[in-house]
Amino acid sequence: MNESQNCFSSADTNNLDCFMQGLIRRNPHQDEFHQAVHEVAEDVIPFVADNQRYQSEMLLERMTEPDQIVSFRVSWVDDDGNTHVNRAWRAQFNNAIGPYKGGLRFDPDLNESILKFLGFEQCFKNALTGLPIGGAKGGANFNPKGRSDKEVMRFCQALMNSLVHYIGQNRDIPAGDIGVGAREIGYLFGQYRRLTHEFVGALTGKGVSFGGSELRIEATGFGVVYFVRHMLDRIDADIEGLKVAISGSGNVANHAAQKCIELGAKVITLSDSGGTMHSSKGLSEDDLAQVFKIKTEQRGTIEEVADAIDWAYSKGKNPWSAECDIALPCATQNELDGNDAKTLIKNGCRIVAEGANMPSTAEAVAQFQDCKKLLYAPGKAANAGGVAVSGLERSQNAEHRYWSMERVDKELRGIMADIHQRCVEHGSDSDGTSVNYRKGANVAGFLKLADAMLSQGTV
Ligand code: NDP
Ligand code: 2IT
Repeated sequence: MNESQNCFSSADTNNLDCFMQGLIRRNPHQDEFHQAVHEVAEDVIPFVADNQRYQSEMLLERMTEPDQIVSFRVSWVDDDGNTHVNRAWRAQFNNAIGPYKGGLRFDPDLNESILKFLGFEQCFKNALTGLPIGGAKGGANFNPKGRSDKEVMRFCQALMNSLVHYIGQNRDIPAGDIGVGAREIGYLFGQYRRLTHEFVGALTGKGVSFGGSELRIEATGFGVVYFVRHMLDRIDADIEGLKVAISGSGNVANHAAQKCIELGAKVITLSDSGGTMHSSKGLSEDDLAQVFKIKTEQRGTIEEVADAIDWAYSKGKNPWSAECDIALPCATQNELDGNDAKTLIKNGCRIVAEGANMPSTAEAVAQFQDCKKLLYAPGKAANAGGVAVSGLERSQNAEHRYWSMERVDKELRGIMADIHQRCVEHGSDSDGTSVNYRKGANVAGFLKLADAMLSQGTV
């Protein structure tokens, strides 16, 4: 690695360029990682320039260099007796405020750039929750689509045979993400328990019958909507009757839709990697039950859901041309580009809150930030409810107790309110009239992490 250079010794406006050049030189060809870091550095570097305490000790350089990344081979046997080989990783980014924590993603396109962007963002998100959890991300370039339950089980067991050496209840606690839900966490946990001869909370997102938390499945999607309600309060609006465009139809999207419907909003789109279904009349509870049945239980497509509930379907299209008041991108990174952002703004969209991690491209974020009529909340704030309830699952495991749904929901609402407040505190303009949620989230996350790192000394 090239020697790093301290870009923070003065309030020079070239600090951002200097810092990014170093990062790109040290991490070539990792576009997603560069994008995630740039987004944070744009807010944090000016903050650091005004706050001398944070100018020494290479804090942002240290935060952008993962503590360690392990990668290992996963070989497994399919139902026909053929052997397959995949690559798996765990990127342990920073444990200054608590043990590493973050999801596992199964996606054939997974690579180190994506893992590093996710792991880096996770550190800030976890800091924002107020819980003692550090940041990590992992996964494998395994495609669960079309695989039988037994194949997925064998893959998860093979993965855990190696991952077991790097995780633990006080060391690193993985959970789900794209392609990893309750089924996969169950298989992973079963193998962890067999290998270690211990029943401890080394994974979250477990079934409620074996140490999982109520509401963990729903938490990310519900949390996004709780966050949106606080944003709406700032513009004296209520969610009831508003049109909501949602992308994705997985864990986050479907539970965001569920909470929107419960609160009287109209969910006018859902999508998947094949296309988008849309209807201005909005999703009913019965329609949503079909979504859960076809997409979650049967692992089908949104096209099949559209057929079943008689909605229009646009193959290969995303939801962002729908006229909506609120847009919730809940599928994957960079699914909403600059043109989509322009269309949303032109159509009068007032709130964009990210359920997915980094779903908006840098161009899209710039458009949102420039638009005075729209409030934009980044994923690290808006989707933190999932990892927050993972943190609560860890607490329940540690105290050998079960918390009721009502108790967990109350805690989740409180945590989302606190995250919103942290964004307001660190993102308000000088007269307090407008909030830059991205700046608020980045600065608040940075401060918590930076103070912990400064207190613990440089190693
Ligand atoms: P799921 O695997 O449950 O669902 C993912 C959804 O996104 C599916 O509908 C999938 O479509 C769609 N999708 C995936 N890739 C693409 C693509 N390239 N283009 C269009 N659609 C796509 O994952 P989650 O709901 O758990 O995760 C969604 C997002 O939320 C991710 O960014 C994740 O990192 C983030 N997140 C998840 C949390 C959690 O607790 N699960 C917590 C915080 C953030 P298809 O069905 O066709 O594959
Ligand atoms: O991106 C995320 O916050 C997650 N996938 C959830 C991580 C967790 O540990 O619950």
